[in-house]
Amino acid sequence: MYETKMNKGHLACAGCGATIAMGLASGKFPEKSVVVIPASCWSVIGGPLPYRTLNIPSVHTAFACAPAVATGIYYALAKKYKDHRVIVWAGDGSSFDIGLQSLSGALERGIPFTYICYDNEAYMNTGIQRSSATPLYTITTTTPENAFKKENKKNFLEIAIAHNIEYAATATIAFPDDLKKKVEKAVSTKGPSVIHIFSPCPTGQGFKEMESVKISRLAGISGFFPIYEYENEKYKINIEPDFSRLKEYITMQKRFASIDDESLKKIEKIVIQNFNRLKKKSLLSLNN
Ligand SMILES: Cc1ncc(C[n+]2csc(CCOP(=O)(O)OP(=O)(O)O)c2C)c(N)n1
Ligand SMILES: [Mg+2]
Repeated sequence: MYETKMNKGHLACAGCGATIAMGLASGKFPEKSVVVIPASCWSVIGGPLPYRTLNIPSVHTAFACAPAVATGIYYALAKKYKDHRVIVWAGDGSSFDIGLQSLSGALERGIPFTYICYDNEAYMNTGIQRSSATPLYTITTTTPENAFKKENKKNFLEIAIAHNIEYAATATIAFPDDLKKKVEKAVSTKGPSVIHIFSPCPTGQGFKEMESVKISRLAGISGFFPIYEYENEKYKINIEPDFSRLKEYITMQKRFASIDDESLKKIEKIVIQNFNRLKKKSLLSLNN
């Protein structure tokens, strides 16, 4: 049976990857969970009473401070419970950019909470502005005419791991069992844990609503979004990428409209470099 804590119906756009992600992840949230949601599409998707999408107590926060709010909620509830879990559910804008300081503080304090970034690679809720999760060579509504994004995507998960946390992982909606298993591990980690879920947006990335899962699968298997986990100081790569699928992944999306052969080669080079760096770390872990 499909295990979820979402009610029937929601306010998301058709094909919203972030909604599929919540549908899958929430099934693994413990009974006594509180979800903290900073400003994002999910501030809207959650819905107002009596049309709530989420069947979990949830707290909406300002853009920059969800992990700080989660810290306060954790301590308040700890007076009464021991088996509660506070889960931050945040977009890439708050995770990679405006709320990164708040996340860093909460990870450093070692608060037992789980931070989940659903990454649609732009500020989608306010009209597709670029974030530092937006990939190189893409077009957003903040891109000047006849141009594209010139900066590479920030490596969010490695920043989180640098805080010496016990558990961190990437996942995507095309591999639901992998995603659920990772959420289950994350919410039962003693200290803080972080999950980074690639959750594509048909409206913002420019593909058909019915292709969200296909795009996610291609992101994972092409190595564009490496699927791996970090547990007790060891890296494990969950999908060995096939880089020959990168072109298919890229050409399916209108946001890459300005891409030519040269830029495609550059993307391939960066993806392979990133993966090799990850692979080296995972080999090091295995040898330990
Ligand atoms: C300080 C501040 N700046 C800007 C906004 C406007 N705002 C609300 S949601 C949002 C986009 C959030 O992007 P992301 O975190 O990636 O989530 P998504 O909308 O893509 O789900 C922005 C810019 C705000 N609420 N607060
Ligand atoms: Mg976003």
